[in-house]
Amino acid sequence: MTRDARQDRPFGLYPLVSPYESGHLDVGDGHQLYWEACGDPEGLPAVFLHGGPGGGCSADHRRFFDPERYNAILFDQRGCGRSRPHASLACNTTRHLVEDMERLRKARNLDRWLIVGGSWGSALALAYAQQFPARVSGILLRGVFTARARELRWLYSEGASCLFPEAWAAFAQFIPPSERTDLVAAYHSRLDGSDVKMQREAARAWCAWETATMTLRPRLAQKVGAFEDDSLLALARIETHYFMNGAFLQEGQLIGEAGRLAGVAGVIVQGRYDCVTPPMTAWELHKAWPGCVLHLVPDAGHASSEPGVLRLLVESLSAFADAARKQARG
Ligand code: STX
Repeated sequence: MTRDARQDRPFGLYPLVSPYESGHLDVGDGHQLYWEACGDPEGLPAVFLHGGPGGGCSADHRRFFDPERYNAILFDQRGCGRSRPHASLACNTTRHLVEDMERLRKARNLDRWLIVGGSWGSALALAYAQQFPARVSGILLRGVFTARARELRWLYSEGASCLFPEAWAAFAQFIPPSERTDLVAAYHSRLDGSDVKMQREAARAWCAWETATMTLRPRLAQKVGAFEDDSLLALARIETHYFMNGAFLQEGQLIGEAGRLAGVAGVIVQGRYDCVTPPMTAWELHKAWPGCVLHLVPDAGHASSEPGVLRLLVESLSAFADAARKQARG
């Protein structure tokens, strides 16, 4: 196993830090985004993009970044986490999220930043980097997702269902048989309806499916019940809203435009047994992105907490910081 030569310890998460600054950014359209800046204000700027969409950031996400070397910016995307209004779908599309990132970068007075994102965060990372390549010092992706029709079909129609038949049965049976041909739409109509109890139950059922498919080994501790109703509702509402609309991207856009990233240092960490975003997408992106490095972790699923994935994420961030320091010294 690779060890961090500087600290002679196995790669794991860094100790939890408090943000040195945090706040809400008014991005217009009635949305206020929660953001926090962690680590060294003079460190290498990086932005962390959470999953879902609608998943929000947690304190543990700070712990990927060495607080002595990184100026890590984390924010909750429109409608989720500590951003307001909660679970709002108004003016909530990929284009808005990309523009929010630019607004946040400028508000923090940063010239360029490293983009770090897993799952949905990888899709948003690619959308941002392809639009603003000059603002990107590097990209680190995990569990690559590009929201193509076949990726959505795999997750919500047929694919993952074959590997988790019991979790799938619960997910599908929540919806009456006549509406099961399009589960994303069926869930969305309940999540966006006027029946608050139905909204909550639909959110719980939607997120239970997501949770069941995340890790290679079954998780005993983390069941969907451990999450608050509010965060489940934001995740389920925002995901169904995005996925009914192909994440507001053109089909194949994020891999089709990967050539725009030529010259941008890129690292992909992908679990071999990722049942949410199977490795084919990471593979295709890697083929389309000149110079990008793909790590296929042989014994991991989707979650960033998978041990082999976590180790490579921390190791890659350490390497990005070392490279930036070397470059700064000339
Ligand atoms: N969505 C995959 C994704 O980005 C299809 C994702 N799923 N769950 C999450 O992210 C959380 C861990 C943020 C809940």
